[in-house]
Amino acid sequence: MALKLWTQQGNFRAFKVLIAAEYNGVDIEVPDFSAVDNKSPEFLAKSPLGRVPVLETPSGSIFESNAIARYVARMRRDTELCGVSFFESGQVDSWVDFCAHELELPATVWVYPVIGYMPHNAAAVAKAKADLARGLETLEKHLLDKTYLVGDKVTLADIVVVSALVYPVKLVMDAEYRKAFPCVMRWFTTCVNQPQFVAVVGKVEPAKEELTPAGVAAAPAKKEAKKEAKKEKKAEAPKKEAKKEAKKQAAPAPAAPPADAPVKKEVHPYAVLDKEKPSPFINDAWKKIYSNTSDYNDCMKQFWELFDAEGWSLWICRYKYNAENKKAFMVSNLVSGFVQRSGEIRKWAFGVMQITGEEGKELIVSGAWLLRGDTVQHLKDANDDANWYDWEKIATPVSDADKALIQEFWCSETTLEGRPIIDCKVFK
Ligand SMILES: N[C@@H](CCC(=O)N[C@@H](CS)C(=O)NCC(=O)O)C(=O)O
Repeated sequence: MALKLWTQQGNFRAFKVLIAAEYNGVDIEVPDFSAVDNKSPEFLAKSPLGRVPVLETPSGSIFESNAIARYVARMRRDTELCGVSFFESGQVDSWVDFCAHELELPATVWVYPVIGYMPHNAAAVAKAKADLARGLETLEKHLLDKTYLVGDKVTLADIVVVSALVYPVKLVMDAEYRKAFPCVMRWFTTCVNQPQFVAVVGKVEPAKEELTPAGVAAAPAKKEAKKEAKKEKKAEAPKKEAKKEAKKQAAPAPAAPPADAPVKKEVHPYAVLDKEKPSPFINDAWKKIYSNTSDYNDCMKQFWELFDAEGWSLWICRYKYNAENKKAFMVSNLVSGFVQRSGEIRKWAFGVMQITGEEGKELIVSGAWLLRGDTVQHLKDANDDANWYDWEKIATPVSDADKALIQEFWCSETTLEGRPIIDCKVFK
């Protein structure tokens, strides 16, 4: 059996493994991970927390990306990826561990909201930027008089640290931020242009401007801050107001209970609805029909037969900030995040989110949802990001035109409303 690396495409933690494999001429198969259930007993047997990357070898699995990278680096001695001496192997480890704590951590907190893996939190991002800068300062001092981190050629230390910096450099570290780290950037450019790096991460162009999560303005450079803040406040006012208003509507801040008040477990309004007004429509049964169908026309016929317009409602949502959708993979991550964060109401909802249009021109995010009851409020309460969409309720009895629209959202694999489908995420 060949070595198999289970990972999502583009995972920076897989980069270090695959670059080490390029240096060592090790063949690693990367199977399609998109439909793998990483919490299934079968997958947990490979990776105890269901995390990736994980390497499957003929003798068993190795999890934790640094352990995998070391394993691959040690497969050959002559390439000296772990240094030329026992002492250097210790130095390589120093940088690998430094990277995990001082660079990867803040880098992910800054980058993940941008690519939709994590909700945005302004305070956390501000701290991450400062923490990453501190880590980079240490690197900067070290690299003042050195070409590589350890010894005089590329080692696993360079591979691991560069891998952690690929997305920050590409997406968020603008020229102003990079200015303080000329030696780091010189070393990064040297490494990332080696053929073994290019084979895995492609060409890395440093960010022209800091990308921010859709709907969030980038922090301006310090000296321009005051001026910019004023300008921005004016320009952003309508959008910010809209968001503030949406938030207010979605989640009125509850008054804090007195410290000694008994904690009462709230029953979810959907559970109350189920008890008080039971519906004959069984969402789980519908999800099974949808998942197992080989003929979408047939499955929609069944849906309209089962649909209970008294107990459930249908909605079309359209993202308010499509103009900010820059790259298809980032929009896909944004939508994946949106779908994941709706998990709390899974029992009472079903939805299909579509990304349509053309990268570089316009990427449009929209979706069609089936929700218990006749409001979208519980989805907004469960998932703040739902406020970033306009929601339009489908009138009942559902017209033929609306039936066709819902079918297009839920079943089309090629076009939607005349635009090509780029990606689709199903909430079920
Ligand atoms: N320390 C681990 C972190 C692995 C990790 O957090 N992987 C993420 C993807 S980058 C993951 O698998 N998340 C899915 C989950 O936790 O269910 C490593 O370096 O391998």
